[in-house]
Amino acid sequence: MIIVGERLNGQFDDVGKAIQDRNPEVLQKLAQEQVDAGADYLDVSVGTAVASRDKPEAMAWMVEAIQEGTDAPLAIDSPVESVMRAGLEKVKNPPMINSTSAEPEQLSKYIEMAQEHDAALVALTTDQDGVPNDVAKRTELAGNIVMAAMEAGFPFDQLYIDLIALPVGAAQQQPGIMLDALQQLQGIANPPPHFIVGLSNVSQSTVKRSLINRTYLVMCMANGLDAAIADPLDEKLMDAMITAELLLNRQIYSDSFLSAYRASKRRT
Ligand code: THG
Repeated sequence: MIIVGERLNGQFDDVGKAIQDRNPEVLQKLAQEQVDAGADYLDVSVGTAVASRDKPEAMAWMVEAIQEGTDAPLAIDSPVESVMRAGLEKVKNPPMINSTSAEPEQLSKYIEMAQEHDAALVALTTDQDGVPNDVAKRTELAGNIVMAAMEAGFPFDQLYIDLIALPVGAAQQQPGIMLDALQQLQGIANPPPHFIVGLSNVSQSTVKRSLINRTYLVMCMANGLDAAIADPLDEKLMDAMITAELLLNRQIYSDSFLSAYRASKRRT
């Protein structure tokens, strides 16, 4: 599994405050903790911590502050092009661009941007009508994304399709609908693109968030998910993820499979 650590996001109170106060240590500590817990990328989002016009500058500051403490690759998370570009300008290592919609104009522009920056690209199955609520529209938009990547010569191993996880408490049929779409899209291309979700979306405004997150993660993995934006500091979530890798025969069994997996992820 490719884990994109979600914690460097201004929608968390501690991070929002650190952005406003321009306090780099808070970000550096969260970056290091997530890397130590096995994050492959660190998601970086200004969230709603500052006014829109100040977001490009805040993103640039976050990227610089985080990179003073770690060289882990970053996932620049913004729907706004100026904020995305401000982050990309500062990255030292090949990043992840998170994200583009499946609208043709934005999609082709962002594929080009990813090629320029040697970046991975997350593409959401959304269009001008927002998030589709059925399987068919999601798979249609995923098809458009794959086609656009193919036409641009963008490698599928750098492409992450996000079928959009929605809160179970708001629309209870949605998590299952996303799973059906995920299952139907297996085999869409060879080699296949990655499939990613923003896992914590599924438990927004519920209690027992960690339980809901880890249960859904395992269900998604069984249907072909191979990447998640998630909280690597949630130890039970990571244990469930590692165990699912084992049961899906993606890791070799040993009695110490949890610690062996964690050791294999340690950055030198
Ligand atoms: N797809 C892609 N990128 C994404 C998402 C996605 N980036 C953002 C988000 N979704 C994934 N990251 C988070 C981060 C935090 C929360 C959910 C998803 C979260 N925050 C708390 C809440 O809203 O209740 C607030 C913070 C707190 O607990 O203090 O749940 O889907 N490509």
